[in-house]
Amino acid sequence: MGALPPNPRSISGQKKGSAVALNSERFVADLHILRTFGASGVGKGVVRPAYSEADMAARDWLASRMAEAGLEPRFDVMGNLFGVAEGPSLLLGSHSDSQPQGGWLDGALGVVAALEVARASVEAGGPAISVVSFQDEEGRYGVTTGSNVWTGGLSLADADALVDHDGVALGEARRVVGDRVGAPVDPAQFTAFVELHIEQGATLDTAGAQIGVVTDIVGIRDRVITLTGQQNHAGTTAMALRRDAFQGLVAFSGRLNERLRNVVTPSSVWTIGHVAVAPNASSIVPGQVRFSMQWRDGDADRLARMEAVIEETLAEVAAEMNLGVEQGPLLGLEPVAMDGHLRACLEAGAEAVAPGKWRRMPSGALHDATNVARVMPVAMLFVPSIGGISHAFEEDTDEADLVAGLRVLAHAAGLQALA
Ligand code: HGY
Ligand code: MN
Ligand code: MN
Repeated sequence: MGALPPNPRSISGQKKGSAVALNSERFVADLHILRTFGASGVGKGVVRPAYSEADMAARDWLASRMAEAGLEPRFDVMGNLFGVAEGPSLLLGSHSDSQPQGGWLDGALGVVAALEVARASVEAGGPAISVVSFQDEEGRYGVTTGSNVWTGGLSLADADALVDHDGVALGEARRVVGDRVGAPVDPAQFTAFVELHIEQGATLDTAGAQIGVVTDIVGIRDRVITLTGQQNHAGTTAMALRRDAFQGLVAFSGRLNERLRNVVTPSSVWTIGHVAVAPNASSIVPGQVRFSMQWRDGDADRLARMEAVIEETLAEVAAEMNLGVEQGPLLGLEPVAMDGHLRACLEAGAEAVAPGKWRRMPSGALHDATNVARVMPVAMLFVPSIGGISHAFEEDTDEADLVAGLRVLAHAAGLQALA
């Protein structure tokens, strides 16, 4: 468990006297309203991919809530939605798009908590707080695309050329933002960024802890790989004569799992999550397979070593099985450490709200904070995920833990939470 940091302060520097009554009922109610946009019908799950009808409807609703809170709602060209406060302000938020099968809290928690802290601060005449819901954090088009473009990590032209697994280009998909687009939002108006998020792992839940103060966020690499063999008859093509692309993937994956053991640690991960077999028919030897190859680690050098093993193994298997290999662009983000002062403020808030029930920890999930760290100091805090489940309809967190996260965020932002 973390020890109380020296001279805890608030991010805004606001004196602690600005007692603010966070409205936790309003906060929880808004979380449940947000999950109705793209409700999957399975538990509290949502299907709200970037630029979908549900995603844009959710953003329009969030924009209305921001306006009610006295913030200026503003969409940028990517569909990132900001609720901008007057003058220099602290930026709080996350993302409201979801995975193809998403949980109700992934991203949504950080956006609604930011909205509640901003509302409470306006009501109490507290520090200026702006809110953001980034677009396509979940990578329908790549890796945290919306905040990547906003912070200059990816050009709009390059982003527009990205295509999703159905071949739809981002440039086409983002046309739905339409005339919502306002004046660009300059990162320079914000003093710092703090993101509240569910842990999406089992560390806090297993330890019975309520709050995680993030130390650093892992790096990631992600690309689409295509293996091409020979489509053929499943009955008349002898096994020894086949150039079976799916068997190529099977061989690659098995050999990769063996080979990576030499360079990884227990916290390294690698995933083949999306596989398209063509022509995907029972009586046809697969002539082609397209698959996503994603790997993550907290160490940039180890990410590079993992990449070398992936390349070698792929080339070796393709040569042995006489398969063609085509690799899409390598997308990725480097590991990033959280800002020390912001972390100290979050640790002070955690000790005030959940004494003895918080810990420092790394993030194995990726977040918009990684990109925002390019343009301002950032920090993150976690609340537990029940059973460590996320990126699944079953994702959930106890309401008391959600409210505790809200209170820590408010406390760190300079508001003495009375929720
Ligand atoms: O994949 C991630 O880590 C994030 O939840 N998009
Ligand atoms: Mn997320
Ligand atoms: Mn996610």
